[in-house]
Amino acid sequence: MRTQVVIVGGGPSGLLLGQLLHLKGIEAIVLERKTRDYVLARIRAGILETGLVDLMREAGVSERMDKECFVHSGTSISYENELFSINFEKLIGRNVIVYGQTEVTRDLYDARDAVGAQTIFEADGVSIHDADTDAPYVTYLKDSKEHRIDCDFVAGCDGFHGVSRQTIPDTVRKEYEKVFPFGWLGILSETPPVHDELIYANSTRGFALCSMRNENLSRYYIQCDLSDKAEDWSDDAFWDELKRRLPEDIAEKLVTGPSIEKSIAPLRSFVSEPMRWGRLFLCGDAAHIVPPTGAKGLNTAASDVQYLYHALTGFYLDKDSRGLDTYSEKALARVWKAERFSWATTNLLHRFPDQSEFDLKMQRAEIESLHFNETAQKWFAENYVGLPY
Ligand code: FAS
Ligand code: PHB
Repeated sequence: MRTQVVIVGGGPSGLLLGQLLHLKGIEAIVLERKTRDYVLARIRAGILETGLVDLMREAGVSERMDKECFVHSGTSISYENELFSINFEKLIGRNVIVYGQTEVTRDLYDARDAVGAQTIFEADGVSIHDADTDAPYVTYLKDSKEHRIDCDFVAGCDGFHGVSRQTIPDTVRKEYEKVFPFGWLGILSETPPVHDELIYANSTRGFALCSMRNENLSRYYIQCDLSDKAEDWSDDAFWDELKRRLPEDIAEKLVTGPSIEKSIAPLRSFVSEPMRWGRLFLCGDAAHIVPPTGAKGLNTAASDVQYLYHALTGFYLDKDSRGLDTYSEKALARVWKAERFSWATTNLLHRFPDQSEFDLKMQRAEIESLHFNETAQKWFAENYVGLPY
């Protein structure tokens, strides 16, 4: 088999790249390790920056998103019984939308089916060969047979645990990592959201987040110990703990109900440089991870996709390789800014086991400056809605 671009990974990065390339007449085959249902069962991000919204529109997959999403002009932050809102629209004239990553992925799969683009599910043992030559190829196992796809380029969109990053030799790759000493226990419940905006809560008992998917589907998180297991937490225990971390008037309004999904995500900051090796280009979680506090994971994957999409169309349509040659440097410049915002908001809102009384005073002073200082709010707003591509 031969194609122009092999995309390893059928998550949002791979699917969005595949759809954008298709619209430019560039052929790509997506190799996905799991089944489509498995991919769609993962509950992940919920906030889309305008950059990603624009890309979804350019990819022609925004109809359902435009109909069903919530547009949020700001977000709320609480500390003990204080609650304040950061109004993005008033401060910088921009907003974000609330639309689950699951729905983004579903829309992209539907679009891929509609154009008959090839996605190979349950592609096992994917291996990338000769990426540092002009004739790379990819092999994989399917129905206990080995298959080979020759191509011009490979897009590694296979997430943190994928094979693409490991294909870049250790002598070339430099990795940066910070593992946080806690996780997020998240639940999905068919209950109305507790507030009209998201609430990021800093409390003496730890961080909490009140998010949503639609008017009767809410997403809540509480900071938990790394030793916790989702099955250790009954729904009642979760709701009681969440209430203790919210302002009283919010906790009183909280509508509880059975969880329809419950999982724990570890929190880490991670970047692997470079994001290109020969004809292999890394996109999204394959190259970088952020703690979800700043809602930057999916959105930084989107800026990688946009850069690589433009680089590949430049190569194929204009015989111009400059986009490919500058991809890694350009993508990493924005990645590190997203890493910083995610690291800063995680430090601002979580409780750390080794925090001293002085550290807690600094954290409180930082939150109060965000509460009362317009310049601090503008910095938060610009980063949260998304820095320019
Ligand atoms: P993904 O990991 O989504 O997709 C990679 C795909 O590649 C998967 O479908 C996988 O099955 C496939 N794959 C892996 N190895 C393969 C192989 N060897 N061969 C073929 N296919 C392979 N971000 C936010 O902004 N907000 C959040 O709240 C948030 N919550 C998260 C919770 C969890 C538990 C996790 C893990 C991440 C979360 N993220 C969040 C970040 C997340 O949304 C990612 O940024 C986003 O999924 C990135 O998309 P991809 O780069 O496509 O990677
Ligand atoms: C979510 O809705 O899942 C969500 C929203 C904002 C975040 C993290 C997760 O910062």
